[in-house]
Amino acid sequence: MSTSLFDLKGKVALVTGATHGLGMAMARGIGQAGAILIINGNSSNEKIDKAVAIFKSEGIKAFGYRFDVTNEDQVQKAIARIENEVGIIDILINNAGIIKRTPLLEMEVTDFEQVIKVDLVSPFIVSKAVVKGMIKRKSGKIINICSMMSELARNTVGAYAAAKGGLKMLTQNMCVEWAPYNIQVNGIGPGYFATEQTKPIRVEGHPFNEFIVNRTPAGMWGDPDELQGAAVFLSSKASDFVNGQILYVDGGILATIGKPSNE
Ligand code: GCO
Repeated sequence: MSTSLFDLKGKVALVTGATHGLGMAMARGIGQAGAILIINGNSSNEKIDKAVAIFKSEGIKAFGYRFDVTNEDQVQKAIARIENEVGIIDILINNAGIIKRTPLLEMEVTDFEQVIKVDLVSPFIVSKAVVKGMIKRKSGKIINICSMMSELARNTVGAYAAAKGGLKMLTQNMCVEWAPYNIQVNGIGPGYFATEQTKPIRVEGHPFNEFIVNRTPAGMWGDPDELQGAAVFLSSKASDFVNGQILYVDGGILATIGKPSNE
């Protein structure tokens, strides 16, 4: 099998929330596979500029655009600018997301709505703006970053699970509506990875840290770079007949009900 199946040379790829963490790792993977990388952030221009400089230092052609993925007007204007300044987007990775770990009974409705807005509504907003160019071209790849919480619940992450569960179904609906235009829409479901987002529950001795190491058949937290293969696969020709699927990269968590801690 030729590696050209996984070659992204010349493809324009937008990764939202790619100034750090899993987004940055996946962006690096598709950039190293040849994609022209466009990263989005909404924190600060310097954070975006810093990430772009890192990618450029690694030989990746990269551009940075700051916009709020939950704001439809900003998204539409940004996508028009990107299409004008870089090119029509071939690959979209909807990665931007937040989490608020609060028991449902204590969670403010405004906080619940904010998580839904960023983690579920924004992939819809950004995809709707980007897919027009893909439909015109009759070609495109959209990858929604789901979660273990697209399949399983856990206490204190109710809003996040509702969003990520919804994102799994939104992925399937995008597949159904856009597959006729040769657009493949899939998801990646990361397990538990060593990132800033999981730092608070990953500290040595934290009960959750022990729990995850025990709950993951691979017996460890994932390294964000271990998501790069799935991102390249779902962005490339190699997945042209894969549609509406969530590819879980989880060290085996979803394969097991777990094991007694003393085993
Ligand atoms: C948590 C974690 C998870 C992971 C990831 C798992 O609090 O349980 O933050 O949500 O980040 O989403 O797939």
